[in-house]
Amino acid sequence: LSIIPGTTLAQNTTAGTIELDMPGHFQRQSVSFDYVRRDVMIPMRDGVKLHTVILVPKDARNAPILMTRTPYNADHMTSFASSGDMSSVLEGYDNMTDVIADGGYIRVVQDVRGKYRSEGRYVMNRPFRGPLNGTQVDHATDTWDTIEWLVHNTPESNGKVGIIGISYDGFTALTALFHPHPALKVSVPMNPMVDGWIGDDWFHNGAFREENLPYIYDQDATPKNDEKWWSNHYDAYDLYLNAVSAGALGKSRGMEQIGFFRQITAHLAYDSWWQNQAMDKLLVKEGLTVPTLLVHSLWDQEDSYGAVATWYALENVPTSARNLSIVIGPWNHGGERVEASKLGDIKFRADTGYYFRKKILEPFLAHYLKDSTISLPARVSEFRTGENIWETASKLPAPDCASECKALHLEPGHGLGFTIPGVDAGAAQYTSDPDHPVPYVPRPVLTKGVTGSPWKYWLVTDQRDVASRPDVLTFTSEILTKPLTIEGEPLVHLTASTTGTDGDFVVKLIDVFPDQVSAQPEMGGYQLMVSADILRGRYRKSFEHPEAIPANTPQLYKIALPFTNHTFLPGHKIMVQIQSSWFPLYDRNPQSYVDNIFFAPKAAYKPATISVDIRNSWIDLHTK
Ligand code: PG9
Repeated sequence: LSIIPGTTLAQNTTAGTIELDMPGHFQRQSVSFDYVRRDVMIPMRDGVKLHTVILVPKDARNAPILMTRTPYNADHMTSFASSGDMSSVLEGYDNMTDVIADGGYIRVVQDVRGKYRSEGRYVMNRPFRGPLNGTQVDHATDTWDTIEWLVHNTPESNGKVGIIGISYDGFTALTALFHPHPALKVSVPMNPMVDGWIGDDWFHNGAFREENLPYIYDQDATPKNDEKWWSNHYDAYDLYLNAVSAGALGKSRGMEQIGFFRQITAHLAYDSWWQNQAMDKLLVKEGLTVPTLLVHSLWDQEDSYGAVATWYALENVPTSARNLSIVIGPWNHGGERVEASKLGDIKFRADTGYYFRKKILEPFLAHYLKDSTISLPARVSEFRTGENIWETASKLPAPDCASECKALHLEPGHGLGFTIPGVDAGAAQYTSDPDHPVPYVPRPVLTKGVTGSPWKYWLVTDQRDVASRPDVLTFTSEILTKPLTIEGEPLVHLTASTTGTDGDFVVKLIDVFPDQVSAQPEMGGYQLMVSADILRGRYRKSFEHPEAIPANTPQLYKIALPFTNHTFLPGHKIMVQIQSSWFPLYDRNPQSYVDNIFFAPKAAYKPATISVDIRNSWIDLHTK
């Protein structure tokens, strides 16, 4: 086949000529669009070029830049609709068009190193330069180099740049704060991953979030997620149970080829690898010099820890604290970017997502990026669930309950109350069998991404389903006659013994609705988790140095539950549930001590009987 030079429409073959349909490169006619799209490859200091999409509103002059750095495909995030209208093409994921497009911002979305159309190699948790990263680049340098390029190559801009993003993109918004470029005027990390071991995506207090294996596989096997996780089970409960351990399942999919899989299966404890990547701890050392608005969701199924931990870490460093604000809303992971008048069955009476975007985010960005005479929102904005109201404050209650906490005690007979039970309160027992772990949602368990999966709102699903299981302990208060408002991180003090030598403890603080709710009948008797988390028993004394549990010997398990701001209304009851598995969200604990739970052999998984010491178990609550 030979092409005659200069012939573009017809192709000559030895047998003749044919008109071709498809040009080598189709040129989109975008003259009537209300924006101009630029696809650029921005060079980093090591020569690697990062693919960056820049959408400039038509006729923009002196406009600020709002950027997001993402591993989730910059092309996709800037092409949600086939339209010449900037707010339509941005209508999805991080974009929040009612603030960003309507606000006249120049929108920049960049593929991070090694993902989608960016050059270089991807590292899921890329440490900053230093002991864990001997190269000359990290997310902070890539952000700096990008901003440097943008301010010199975007003539429509006013030279002011903000960074914003949710989850991973919230993590990259935090990384921008290290040695920041002088043009970076504001950062908005929303639901950011901050500490992947204590309470964000990968582990919670040492228990591995097994259902993230598919995410790791898809993100890390290929730059463009072409290789997809596969399953031969509709019910993920069976998939993970049959595989025995998370490590065995990963290996059966060839995941030892993936660096991040090798890292997490080697760094089980909270060692220096995790500590040196904890953004809150690193920011304390760095100091916060750029105004930052943290966004936290009360029912965040992926990053329930990071934003509040960052607040607490920086709050007592005056030079940093003055640059810090936070908003805490009744959302799931990223729920603030969309319509949010309800979550699952829980109604909030008004669109809390719109309130956040219009009353908090919009003036915050505008103040720093457009006009400093625009009033800033309050330093702390919190939605109180139960009452369903917005509140403002200047600080959050201290995390350690040093003074004003009230202790909610377990009581004999599965009761719960504010008085200390007597010395004869005794114990409550259950047997946890790893062959029959407690499902975290009713089976079949349809995981994230599967059609019909409850993943996005599972934290507000009714807990009645498990309350009647013999391996879930349930303690319930009397019916409340007055409202009870709690705020902050409930601090669990659980004293228990086990016949095993390791074990997990899940503690759930629950609002039990009245038996009948006339305004919403399906809520009658509903058991709504307001805060809950897990602790892997071997880390009860130290996150860094695990220790087997001495069998049949009472031990103290302290668990800081995720932040809540909730009113238990009159007519409601308070409930605490305790169990030893939350499967397959978390991998099973074999309950007999093995060095590496990722590769525990089948024989190590043994039933154990747990005795909870009633008198010595309570939850410290900040009441108000
Ligand atoms: N929760 C997701 C994530 C964050 C950080 C690391 C890995 C995953 C996310 O939604 O981006």
